[in-house]
Amino acid sequence: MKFVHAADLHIDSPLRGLEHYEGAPVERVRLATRVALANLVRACVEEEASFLIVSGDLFDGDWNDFNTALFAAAQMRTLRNHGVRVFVIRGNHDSRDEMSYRVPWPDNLHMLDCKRPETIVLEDLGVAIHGMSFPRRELTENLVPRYPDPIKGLLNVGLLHTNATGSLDHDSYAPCSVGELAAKGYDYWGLGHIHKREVLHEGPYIVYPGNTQGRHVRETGAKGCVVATVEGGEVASLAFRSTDVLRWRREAIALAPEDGVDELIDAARMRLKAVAGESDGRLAAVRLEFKGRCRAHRTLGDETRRLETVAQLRALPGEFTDDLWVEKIKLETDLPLDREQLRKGRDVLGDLLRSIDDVRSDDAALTALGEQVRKLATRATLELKDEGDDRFAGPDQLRRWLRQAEDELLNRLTTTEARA
Ligand SMILES: [Mn+2]
Repeated sequence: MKFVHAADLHIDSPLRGLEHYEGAPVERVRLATRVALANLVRACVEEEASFLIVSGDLFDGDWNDFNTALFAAAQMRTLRNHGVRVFVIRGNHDSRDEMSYRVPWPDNLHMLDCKRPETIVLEDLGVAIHGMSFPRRELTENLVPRYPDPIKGLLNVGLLHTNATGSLDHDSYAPCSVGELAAKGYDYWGLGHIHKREVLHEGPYIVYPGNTQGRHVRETGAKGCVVATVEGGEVASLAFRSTDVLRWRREAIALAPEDGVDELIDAARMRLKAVAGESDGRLAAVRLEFKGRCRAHRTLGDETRRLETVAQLRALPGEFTDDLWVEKIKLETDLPLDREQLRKGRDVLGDLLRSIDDVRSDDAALTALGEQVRKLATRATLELKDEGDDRFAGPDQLRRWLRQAEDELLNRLTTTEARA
């Protein structure tokens, strides 16, 4: 017997600001969470799973469009037609209070109670399912002590939406510890909430399957569900199956001192080709991060050349695939110089760098500089496009400007030949 465990589908979660991205495959990205659900359903059918558990955040929140619910219900009907039962708990995103509409679920789907932990016994399979839905978003109490004791002679499966690892990337809802979950006496804890796949414990298994589809560049790598195989009344093995249709990647490209813009483009082309080769028909959304001291940094100091280079980089995938989108380009290169060495120099450049340093590290000097800049800005009625008024010419911004000024000076006062 097999069952499938998924969580955090966040169906139809809006991908905010996508329209601002140049050339973003908006439709494909928008539909990705739905296609991931369809892939999850296919996985259940192909694995001949007896049931599917969904450990919260099936929906991203109340939908703008009732089609979100209809789509999900239709997918669950497909499972019904294949004899797959579905057990779902609500998470913080789709807690009872967050959702105003009722979904026309088919009768193979059971949404677990949000008042107290509920147990469902599947006599035919020898399985007891325990779980509790979130009644509201802000659930900060530990639910584990309220969960019932395991039922002897059955395979006990617990569903819980929780931050069980104290992850700082996720809100600390229904917090608990791995130790107390393990001590509960269940055979399998199907967790949700943390979007990164992780088996926290074996014997008993305590598992985060991760979300079914990465939604932004911080959710990189393969996303999917966990298939558990039960033999002789216990979970014998786990397998991962991907369900994602779009995979996020961050690719760091290190450049060498002699690398110019041509070499930068060539390196990006090679890397993107490699990524495309590994993508397996999925859409790859790639963030390119260029690093290193390189000749190209001088050229890219020029606004026009930088924009031109970014446009060239964005166009690269079109040479060989339709399935790769350059999500963002980060040019974090530096001049091919040893700043520290130059800073120590007994020459004009060394003096300049040291005086910039003095201002940068002196709060009083920064404040004085800020006042000067503000006066200048008022007098010149400059367009202040960067930040709000209160942060304008504040210490952080001044430090950034000083860095830019230093860059500019270095660029003008050194040549490639003079690099240290
Ligand atoms: Mn959640």
